Amino acid sequence: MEKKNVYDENEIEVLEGVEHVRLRPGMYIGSTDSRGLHHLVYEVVDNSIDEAMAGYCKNIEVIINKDNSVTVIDDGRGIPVKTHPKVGKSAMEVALTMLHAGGKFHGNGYKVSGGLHGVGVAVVNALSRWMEVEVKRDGGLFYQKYERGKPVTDVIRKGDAADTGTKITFKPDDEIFEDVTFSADILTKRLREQAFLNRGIHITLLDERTQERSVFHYEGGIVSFVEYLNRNNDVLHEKPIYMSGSKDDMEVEVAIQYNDTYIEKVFTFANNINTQEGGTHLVGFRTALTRTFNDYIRKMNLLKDSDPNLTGEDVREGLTAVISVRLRNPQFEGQTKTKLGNSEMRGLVDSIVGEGLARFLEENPNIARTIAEKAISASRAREAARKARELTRRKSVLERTTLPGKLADCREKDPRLCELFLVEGDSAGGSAKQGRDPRIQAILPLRGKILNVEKTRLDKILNSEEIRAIITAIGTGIGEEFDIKKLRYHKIILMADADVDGAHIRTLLLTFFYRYMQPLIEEGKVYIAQPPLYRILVGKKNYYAFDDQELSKIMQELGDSRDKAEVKRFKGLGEMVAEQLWETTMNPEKRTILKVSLEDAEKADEIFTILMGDKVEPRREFIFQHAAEVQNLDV
Ligand code: 0RA
Repeated sequence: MEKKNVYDENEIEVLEGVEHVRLRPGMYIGSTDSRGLHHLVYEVVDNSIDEAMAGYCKNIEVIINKDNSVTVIDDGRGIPVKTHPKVGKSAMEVALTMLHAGGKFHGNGYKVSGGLHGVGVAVVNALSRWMEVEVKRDGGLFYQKYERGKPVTDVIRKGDAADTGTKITFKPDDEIFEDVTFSADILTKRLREQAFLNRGIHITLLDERTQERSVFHYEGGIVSFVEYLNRNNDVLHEKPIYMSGSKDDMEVEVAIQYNDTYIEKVFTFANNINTQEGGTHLVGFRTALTRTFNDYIRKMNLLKDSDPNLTGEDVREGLTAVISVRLRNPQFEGQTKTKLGNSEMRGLVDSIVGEGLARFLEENPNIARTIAEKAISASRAREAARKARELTRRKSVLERTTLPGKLADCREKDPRLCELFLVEGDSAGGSAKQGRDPRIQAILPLRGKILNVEKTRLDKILNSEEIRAIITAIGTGIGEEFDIKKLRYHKIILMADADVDGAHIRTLLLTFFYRYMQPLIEEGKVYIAQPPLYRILVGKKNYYAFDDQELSKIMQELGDSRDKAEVKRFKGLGEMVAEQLWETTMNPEKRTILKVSLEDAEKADEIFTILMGDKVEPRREFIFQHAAEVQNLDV
């Protein structure tokens, strides 16, 4: 294409927009790491989901292509293509090149879900090496291609089309993104969630790199979502309780189901956006839940008049819930703009849950009694724990400030420079203490005792010497009182053997962090050390291999010296002397450490539930599926 050297006003506006997105991508998609990369897909898919919410689209297909471009196809009405009267260009070009242009086309009753930032496809286009869009609409098939957000073809009519829909393919720009490889796991989680939230819609994910295909389609909507969240748990009642209602422009759906654990899993959404910081819908839900159960318990005389009311915590023990609301002008507040602020929503959710739940308890006395008894037992346990604490006048763990005796702390006081190694076993702990850089590295040895954090109430968890030592060493406190500003080390590194016990400890610790210190993982402060599995001694020279693959690579490279090589397989960290541990695993200049993602921690949490839970079937299936890996580990 010939480069034009005269721009009209609109084109200047487009260029400024595109340049700004490319200059400050973080302002539009949050970050340019893996999270930002996947955000591009959400942004495109959200547009198709908007079409579905408006009632015009049933099927969405997402394809990860072999070249790591992504295609999103939907059977909605198609992006309008006619010339936009004000701009004198195809509406399609406007929607894909002008920032925030998309919204102007939304007609009446068209609800905007929007991604976290709701920035539109033009932003995705600007951050893509190239993008191709095909629209079937008005009897034709229309096409346009873009590079780094600018059109490189006109809108071309390629042929006829009887049906309608939109197909967008884009390749993220490697000048912008640190890593341009898509993860099918990350996309799966989001697409499944969207399929739950939009009952009836079909979403397909095809990974062309592996030929794996998944289909997400749930006629049960958020009821299926709750069943899915409880799939590895024993539940107190077969079917989730479903409540819904609407008022003015607001719609509310709530599904809840209790299981036999002590864990609360409540997920809230506003216009399909995960409101991680909660907000008015969550407050309304909690208020109604606590009030309704207290009313029920008093009415049925399940408590003595002199007994105190159940607290919110009591009635949320073992609760799994999904709250999904839709409203016209959602206000998002909070640190990460994921807290719903619209105050009208509080009362609406409160009255819908209050009435719905009261009716359910009335009509299902057996279930009502089972849940009520669980909440009462939570209340008694809480009371007993409080009395015990008062009796012994023991300071709560969270207030305690003296560091644990087993901790070998570092000298540096600036947390940003400090690392804490959580080391399995006393002997490995000893080597780590000797081998470390005491200026910036602290060591906390842990004895490998597994505590079932799922079937144990918080006060018992806090009775564990090991867990208390971890909490005080880290400094942040846990749960609601967690405060990242008090973090004493910006790298927390789990160092355990590459065997079954090590895997157990890792799973346990990750599950604990996931449940009680989640921001630590979200902020990327938790790491896993990678101790070597083999040492290869050739003459006086040492080589280390971290897995079998690396071992064979080293052996190959040794060539003729191979025969002289002495290979030793480490059975555990304890077998390494201090200097070896430093050289291979701890030295910040040479080591590799793996940053734990939220997905990793979520997986650990799931494995934990399966392995420690009472449900036999998922455990059998897990062990069967992972038998090979476990054998590999357990040598
Ligand atoms: C604006 C107006 C209309 C549809 C869309 C946008 C639309 C955008 C995307 C992006 C991906 N898939 C999409 N499907 C539709 C509808 C205008 C009308 O027909 O009245």
